[in-house]
Amino acid sequence: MSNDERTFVMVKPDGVQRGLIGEIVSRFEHRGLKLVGAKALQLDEELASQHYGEHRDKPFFDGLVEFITSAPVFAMVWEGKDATRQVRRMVGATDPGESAPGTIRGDYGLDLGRNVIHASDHADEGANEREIDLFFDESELLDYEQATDEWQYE
Ligand code: IDP
Ligand code: MG
Repeated sequence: MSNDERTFVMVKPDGVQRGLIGEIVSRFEHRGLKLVGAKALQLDEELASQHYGEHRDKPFFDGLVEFITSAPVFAMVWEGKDATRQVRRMVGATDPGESAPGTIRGDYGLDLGRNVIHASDHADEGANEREIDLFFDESELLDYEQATDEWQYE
């Protein structure tokens, strides 16, 4: 398993408004993941519809697009061993009411429509790379060594 798998993560408008960017970034940093890209932006309807394209036919789609475009988000790319799956484990179940305490949604959310964070689905093959490509230009992503790398990986 490579130590440089990349995954896409986004603090949603509720997380940004509630001042949770720092808390969320800290969790991934402390886990040992490496931040290789980050930016604040506000999604337009086109980007939001593309990002949530798999849910186009669901009854909650319009509300989801309206919400995700309503205020700024904070998009990131994190790198590390098994990153996509490990980040999803840290994020917790889709419904914060069912997310285990200790997960991001389980610690910071209560309502399915306000679940604080998006992360690429490890069960959806290639979702991480598709989402990174959708949100970031190659030139916005970093490739660097960290002095702690040898203390993070055997
Ligand atoms: P995920 O974010 O855990 O991957 P998905 O099933 O991909 O969950 O759904 C995408 C987003 O759509 C969820 O994070 C949530 O914001 C919203 N969502 C999912 N299911 C519902 C629902 O039944 N009602 C309202 N919103 C939903
Ligand atoms: Mg999903």
